[in-house]
Formats: sequence, structure tokens, C-alpha cells
Amino acid sequence: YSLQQLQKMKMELTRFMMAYEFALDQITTKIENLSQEFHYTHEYNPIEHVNSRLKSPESIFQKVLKRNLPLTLPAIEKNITDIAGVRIICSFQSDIYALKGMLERQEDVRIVEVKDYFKQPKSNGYQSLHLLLEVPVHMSSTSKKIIVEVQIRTIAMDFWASLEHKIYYKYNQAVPDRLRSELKEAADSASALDRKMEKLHLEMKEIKKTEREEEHPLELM
Ligand code: 0O2
Repeated sequence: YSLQQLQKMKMELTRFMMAYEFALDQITTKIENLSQEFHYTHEYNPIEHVNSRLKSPESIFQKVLKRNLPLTLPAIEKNITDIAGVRIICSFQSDIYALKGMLERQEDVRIVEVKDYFKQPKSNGYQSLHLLLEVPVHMSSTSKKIIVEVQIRTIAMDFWASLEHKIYYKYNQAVPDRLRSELKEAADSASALDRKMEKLHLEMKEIKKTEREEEHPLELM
């Protein structure tokens, strides 16, 4: 390649990555706004925390090689759906679905794929809700639809997944059987804890509702 060609490629790649950065900003702002509104109406915060990251060009390149894809921007755009990624950690499973509903109702967001690992947990015990969202990004001379991957988990499942991820990479994906079954047990315990916490949370909501009805009976008529 000539220096000029390389400079042109660099500019194209920067512009390509910029669109993902803008899409990520849009989605994180939306999530922040929805969270604040939810906090106002429900008197508690459904979101514990939010992390977002842009995949580095090196990691994108590794995924392209691993999947034997052509090294072109259109092929990357079509096949690598986690260039822009957001992870949302909620306290309760019901909040995860409430958040999904709120995102679905956003006019400029389209949910293009849903992977519900709560309904169908992975064999290792992994549970999470994965959404691929499509948002329009307007740049000076073009408008593009960009995919953002959103993973929504509970605190307990996030705790489990971060350790499992480390173990998986430590053993280069060949986790010994004993560890694998202990991890599965830990995932089941995390899931049981989630169900217990959800039940307590519902009971708490009922108590608060009854208290309000007793304090202000006329308001509810
Ligand atoms: P990393 O290092 O977190 O980026 P794809 O994203 O299309 O390549 P797949 O499996 O079709 O892969 O997508 P899926 O199921 O939506 O999973 C994508 C991401 O979810 C993973 O990204 C992980 O972040 C997370 N994930 C999925 N399964 C597991 C699991 O069993 N354990 C843990 N800890 N995390 C999981 P990457 O690129 O694999 O990894």
C-alpha cells in the first residue's frame, strides 16, 4: 500500500468507529434518562450500574480472523454486532424486562435481536438478556443505522459471569470438569438468590402500597 492509501484507510476506519461511539453515547444517554424517570415514579433505582465499551480495532480484527470473514468495513458492520457494547446491571429480574419494554417503546430504537438466557439458560448456567439495538446515527454527510449490543443482568448473575469469564480464559476455554460443575452449582445458587430477592421485593412493594392506601384512602378512589 502507498502512504496515501494507508492514510485514506485510517480515515475511513476512524469515521467507521466514530459512528459506533456516537451510537453508544445515544444508548447510554437513553438508559440514564429512563433510569432517572423510573427512579422518580417508582421511588427506587432499577439500575445498579452501567458499563459501556467500544471494541478495539485489534479485537475486531481478531474476531474477523477467527470467523474467517473478509477484512472489509461492510463485512465487519454486517457480522460483528458487539463493536458497541453496553452492560446494564439491575437488582431484580423484573427490572430487566421493564427496561427492555422501555427500550422497545423508544421511537428511534429498533430491537433487531433478543437472546433471552433467563428463559433458556446456557448449559454452564449463564443467565442474561442480550439485545441488539439499532439506532440511527447522523454524521455531516451520511446517516447510518448502527447496532449496539446490550447485555442486561442481575447483580448476582454479573458476579457469577465475571468470575466464569476469568476462569474460561485462564483455562483457554477448556475448563476442568470439577470446576465446570462447581460453576454450574454457583450459577444455580445465584439464580435461586435472584428468585428469593424478587419475592422479597414484591412483598415490600405490597406493604408500601397497603400503607399508602391506609394513609390516603381518598386518593385511590
Ligand atoms: P467478551 O470478552 O465479553 O467480549 P457473538 O457476540 O455473536 O460473537 P454469541 O455467542 O452469538 O457471540 O453472542 P451472545 O450469546 O450474545 O454472547 C456474547 C457475549 O455475551 C459474550 O461476548 C460475553 O460477554 C457474554 N457471554 C455469553 N455467554 C457467556 C458465558 O457463558 N459466560 C460469560 N461469562 N459471558 C458470556 P464474548 O465476545 O464471548 O466475550
